[in-house]
Amino acid sequence: MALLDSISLASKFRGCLVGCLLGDCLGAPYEADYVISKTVLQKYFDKLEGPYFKSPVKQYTDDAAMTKCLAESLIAQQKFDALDVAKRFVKEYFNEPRRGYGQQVVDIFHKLRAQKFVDPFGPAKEQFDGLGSYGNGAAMRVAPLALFCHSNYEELLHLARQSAELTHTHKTGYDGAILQAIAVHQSLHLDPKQTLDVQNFSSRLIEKMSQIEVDCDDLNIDDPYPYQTQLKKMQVLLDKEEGAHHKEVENILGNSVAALYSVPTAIFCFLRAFTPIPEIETDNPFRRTIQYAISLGGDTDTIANMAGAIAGAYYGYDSINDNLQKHCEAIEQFTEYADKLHKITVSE
Ligand code: F2R
Ligand code: MG
Ligand code: MG
Repeated sequence: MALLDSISLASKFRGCLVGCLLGDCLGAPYEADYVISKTVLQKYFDKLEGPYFKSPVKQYTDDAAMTKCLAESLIAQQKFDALDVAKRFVKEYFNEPRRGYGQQVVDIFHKLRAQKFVDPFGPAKEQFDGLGSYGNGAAMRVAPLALFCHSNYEELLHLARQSAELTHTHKTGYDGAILQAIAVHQSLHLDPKQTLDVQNFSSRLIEKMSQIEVDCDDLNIDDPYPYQTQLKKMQVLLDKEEGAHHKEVENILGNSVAALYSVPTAIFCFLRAFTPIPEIETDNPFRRTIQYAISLGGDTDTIANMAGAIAGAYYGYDSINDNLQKHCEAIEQFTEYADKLHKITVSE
């Protein structure tokens, strides 16, 4: 990777994983709320950022729990090892099942344990009568892989798909994970001291997804290039001089648990938050990204987690308010994962 003048890669690694955790922890209380008062959200963030507010830490959910498994596995194995990752998912789930996991993904954990991991990819293929899951569960945990493969884009594409297929075998499920990985990867390689070219960032994503979304005809999907379509719609929303209305974002990009209707939304949040947004009072574009992602409602923990990973990888660790971090369970662990992943991948 070309050296960035203004910010270290180590800071970007930390920013990415801390961004991921923070989005999950701060977004979780609002998950499945569809009307969120902007004023209440502004006060929520102001209070958490303030130096005198001591509340119990915010618990992370399945998003960070599965991200943790992937990060720990990459650190322990120093490679992507599907069997090891599957075992960690199962152990983590049975240790702490009340982390708000997706309704169906839990079946996979039971089946993997029952079959003693003989085929780690087998149970996922049986989900939804063989269609596979199109949920955003593979995308929400992919960030550590984007860090691990920061200098090998082709390997990232390959491993993002493999890591997704442990739980998500529907094309839009694993392509969502690939898109999220590409977005983090792009952010890692950009200098935040230079003005972000929002349209260029999204055009590059569309170009890269055109290499991924090929030969979809046999899947009987109405639109064979669904992510490219969503990203093009995202560009139209980003181009609006007056800024897109919340309802338009929800109706066009979505805020659901489906990867197709949440990964492009998370990318939109990062890009939209580069400039001020009405009713979000902060000069900090990282905070603006997370606060905006939550304000859209729906799958708030996951959209904020994915947007946080992309924004953190772009702006770096120093952009993330210390007090906000202190409110997140396992913050020390996540910074440690980032440092270890950085150490492993730069000394290769
Ligand atoms: N599960 C949740 N939130 C529910 C509320 C939690 C509550 N706050 C609590 O604490 O209890 N959040 C988490 O789930 C999402 C990620 O889900 P994942 O890992 O993709 O799971 P799954 O089960 O595979 O898919 C999720 C749902 O998507 C629908 N779906 C997926 N594929 C489908 C298909 N082929 N056909 C029909 N439906 C499909 C189903 O409704 C699945 O249940 C994240 O938001 C995470 O935070
Ligand atoms: Mg969750
Ligand atoms: Mg969620």
